[in-house]
Amino acid sequence: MRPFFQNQGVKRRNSGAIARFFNSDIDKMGSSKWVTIKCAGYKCMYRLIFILFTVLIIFSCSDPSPRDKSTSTKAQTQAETTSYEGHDLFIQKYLEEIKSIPVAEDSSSATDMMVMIPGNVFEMGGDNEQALPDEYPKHKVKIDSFYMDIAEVTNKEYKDFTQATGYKTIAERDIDPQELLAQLPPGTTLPPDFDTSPISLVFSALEKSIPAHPGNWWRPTRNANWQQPEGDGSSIEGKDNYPAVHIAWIDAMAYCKWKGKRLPTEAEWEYAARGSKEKEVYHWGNEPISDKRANYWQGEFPYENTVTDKFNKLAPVKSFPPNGFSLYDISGNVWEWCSDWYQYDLYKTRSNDLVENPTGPRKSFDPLEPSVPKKVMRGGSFLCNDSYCSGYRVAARMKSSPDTGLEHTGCRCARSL
Ligand SMILES: [Ca+2]
Ligand SMILES: [Ca+2]
Repeated sequence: MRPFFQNQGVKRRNSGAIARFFNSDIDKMGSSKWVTIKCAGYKCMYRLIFILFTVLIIFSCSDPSPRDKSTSTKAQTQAETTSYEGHDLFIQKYLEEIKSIPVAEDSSSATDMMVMIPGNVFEMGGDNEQALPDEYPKHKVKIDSFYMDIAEVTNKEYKDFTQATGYKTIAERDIDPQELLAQLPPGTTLPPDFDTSPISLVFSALEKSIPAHPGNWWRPTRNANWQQPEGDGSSIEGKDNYPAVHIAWIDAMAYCKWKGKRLPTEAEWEYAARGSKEKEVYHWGNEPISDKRANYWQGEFPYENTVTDKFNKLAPVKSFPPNGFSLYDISGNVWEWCSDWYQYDLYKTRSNDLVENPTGPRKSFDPLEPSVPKKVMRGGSFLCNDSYCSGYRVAARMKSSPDTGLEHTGCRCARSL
């Protein structure tokens, strides 16, 4: 089972996200069902959003028939023919907004807190039986030298950015009904009492009597964002050196732009994560993960976190040993965005020839959720566990829509020489 949720999945909080709930709902049940729901009254629009959240995550958790070559060919064709017109519109809008963000004066050439990753050829892709179909085949990639942040972007760093620019993350913004409608089938209407206030997803461990399902452990939470990671009443006071979370790809792009940096490509990220270990499962080698290696989930997910690594959720950055390139938390703590679009069978489209500095596919396609374009995320989070995503493996791939950030999603930046 593709452990999207197992990887703590993706949640959708903004208008684009909610549009996808609607679309997923329509995909599964047909538009007539949607109309039925719509006509059922909107006394509890919030509840409807939650239901749609659940439907979406179910899709995300389905196993895409591993190693099915016909699926691969089909996906490739669909990647070229799938239209994301509605999504493209709002993504373009956000990219235009990012263009207007100035580069901080003191960041234009700074490489403080970065490390130079020496260019080389490496083998990209899965290394053990935990690897999923989208990690195959392993193939040779050439990467030019570049710089990488040694740590995940922290609350202090994100605070500096927002104070300097006034930027508001997607999770902090009201839902724009027009943006939402632009991504829904023509003729769709919203209820008059549609709640547009900001919302994001927060993880909550479950009682043993509750089914282990992402719709149960992810709680839609009003006003959850990087400054209030668990919603109203929570804060980041005293947590300057913790990673910023509820960061959408768009928010990550905006931050890196201000720093005079950029997001790493997926190939750069994997090469950097391996830390010179080309065929090993983890950056430390092939020994299983342990509570001394990274911030992840110990115990039975999602019921009991035994916290032998001392961190129930987030850990301050650099709490665990770095990899061979001196990069901290490249495994675990928070997922990290890459610049590439996600395409399920991308590696299968690469020949045996050397691939040089790949920047990802032209278009996204995820057969688990074909209506949603997605960007790549890497490295796993504090929720990862071998029974689910094992996202802390250096080859493990994850994906999410560009406007999605949740409690375990952050970033680190790269920079060209
Ligand atoms: Ca932990
Ligand atoms: Ca990480």
